[in-house]
Amino acid sequence: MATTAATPTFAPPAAASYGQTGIWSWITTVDHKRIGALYLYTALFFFLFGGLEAGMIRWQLALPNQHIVTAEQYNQLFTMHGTTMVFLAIMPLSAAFFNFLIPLQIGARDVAFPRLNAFSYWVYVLGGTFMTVPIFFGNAPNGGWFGYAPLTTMPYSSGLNIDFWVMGLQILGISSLAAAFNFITTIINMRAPGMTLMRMPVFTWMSFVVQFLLILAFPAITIALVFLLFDRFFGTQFYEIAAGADPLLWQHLFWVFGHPEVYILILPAFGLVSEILPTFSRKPLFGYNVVIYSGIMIGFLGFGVWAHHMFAVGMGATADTVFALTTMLIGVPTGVKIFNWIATMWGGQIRFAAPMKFAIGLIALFTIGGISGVMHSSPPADLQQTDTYFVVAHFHYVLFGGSIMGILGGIYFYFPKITGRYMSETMGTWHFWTTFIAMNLTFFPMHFSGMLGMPRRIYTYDAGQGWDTFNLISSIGTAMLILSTLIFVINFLKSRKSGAIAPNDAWGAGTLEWSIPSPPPDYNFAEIPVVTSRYPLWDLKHPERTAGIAHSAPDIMTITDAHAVPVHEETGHKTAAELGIPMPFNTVKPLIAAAALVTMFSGLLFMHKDQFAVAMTITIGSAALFVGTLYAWLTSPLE
Ligand code: HEM
Ligand SMILES: [Cu+2]
Repeated sequence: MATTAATPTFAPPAAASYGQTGIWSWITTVDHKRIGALYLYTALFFFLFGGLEAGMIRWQLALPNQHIVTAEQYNQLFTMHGTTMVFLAIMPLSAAFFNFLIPLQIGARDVAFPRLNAFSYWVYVLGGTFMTVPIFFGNAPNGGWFGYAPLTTMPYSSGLNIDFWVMGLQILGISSLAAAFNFITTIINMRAPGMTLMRMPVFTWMSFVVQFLLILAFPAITIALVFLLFDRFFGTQFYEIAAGADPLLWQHLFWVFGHPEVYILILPAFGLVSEILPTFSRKPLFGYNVVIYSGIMIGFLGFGVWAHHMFAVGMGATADTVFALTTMLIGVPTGVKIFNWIATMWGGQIRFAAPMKFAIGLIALFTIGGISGVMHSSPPADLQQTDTYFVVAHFHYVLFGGSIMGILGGIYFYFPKITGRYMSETMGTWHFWTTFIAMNLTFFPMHFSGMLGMPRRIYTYDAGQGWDTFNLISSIGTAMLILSTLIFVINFLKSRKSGAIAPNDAWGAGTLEWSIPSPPPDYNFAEIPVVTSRYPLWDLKHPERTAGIAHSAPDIMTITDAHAVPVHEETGHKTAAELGIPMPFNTVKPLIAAAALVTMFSGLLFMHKDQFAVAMTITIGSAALFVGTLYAWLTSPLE
């Protein structure tokens, strides 16, 4: 009974629903694939929202002396644009792939803590809503995405704006930390037999490094935020200079988190690209070990460069020199990856499908961002560039050119596995080229307006300073970028319903996730496979490609039909119950706990409306609900 290569004869069941249909099944799901899908749809929404905010910014800056928005509105726009793109779009888009892919790539049926996984998602959605809704009432965070104190303390920011930012980030931090512990436990404990660490797909490896960055970096910003929260709500003086506070305390704490954060944003995209390039070059990744070690090295060195964001604060020559050297050093493992990807394509049988276009787009655009990054590592050069549009250009080349291009490639690549259908290749090609051109039109001119002295975060500017043309080009580019994103949205929504049906192995890839149906059943594998090399599926289908890769004896792969999913003519697959596979119950407790947690923080806002009693009632009441739900959750059976 051949089950892997055969093209399916029936339409795939609705995305990963196998017997679970209706809103309630989504609200109570603890299935990592469905939670991954929820992250994907939600984070794409926030990406579009952050893009609209960027569109407003570029509309305001298209011409000198415009007043489409006020200075205050502009402050809220760039703060929420940056905060949304970093915490509500790119991080959750990566979490969508962590959730959907990691168990499938390591040969597991789920993550270690399915209910905690659902809890992370609901805390993210409610925390994101908590931070986003205030922009409709003119109360959105307005202190920039790095919210420097003492500017964000009460004497300088007395409105609710910064309260929403401080508490919103705390809430999102809880979601990320819970997820990080979940994935670390999953990767260490739930790998299939034979799936040794140095056989794990690169995406899972980069995700593994990212989880450690999360649990090591987030405490720094958590402390910084707790100090700020206490200063704002309880009158402490952690950032009060007159009381002897260090004026740089916030900056050091924020960037000890902030720089590793940029690797939290880019490494998942690097992982996705490392899955796409071998598949469409039809040869294994060049220098797998080196790619893994350079990822670990980036994670490690990433904690030693933070003060390169502070070259203009007067730390002194010694500190500047040390951080300049460590920053230059981190360019090495990053560069190694670029060369390994190029070497992977070298001599390959390249197929330029949409995922491959975006992967190659990342290599080209990220390299441009990387080069300006090396320029910033020199303190004298950085003094000219810091806080100008040159820096804005730099981080958009690494974050849009890097993270977003990699994630878009990952969506085109894994859409067939998630939905059972392909995205349109023609629309994908249009989307890629219009994005590639529009992205360069938007951000490349910023290098020049920045070099000509245009500061970031100004809401308007006088004509005749040499910035006019560059700003107009950037804004035209942004308009084009919005149109190209529209092509993507149409392709995504249309293909979910009517895209070409995809087989298990949609692209001829070599890793485990492509050996099971598209979309996978809730139990993933009927039998847990035994893995004998880095590309188990190529061992079966293209052994010539893995001939040069170490195999454990016996030199035959053991992904037999046994582990594939028995076919059920009418539904296409047997259910977990039919196969006697215990699966966790759906439950609403994670959502209730998340709602209680977010309400707990929201209650504090009433203190700044001088309604102390209301604040305490809401905060203590929801804290009690949170603890009660946690007790019910921890004392109820999982399966
Ligand atoms: C969709 C296309 C995008 C456009 C047109 C765009 C445009 C801009 C512009 C013009 C600014 C500078 C605002 C100023 O300093 O006054 C800005 C800031 C920023 N952008 Fe984007 N951006 C886009 C996508 C992204 C993406 C994908 C990210 C990813 C994380 C991102 C992250 C940021 C951050 C962190 C800031 C700094 C905000 C601050 O100064 O507090 N942007 N963006
Ligand atoms: Cu940095």
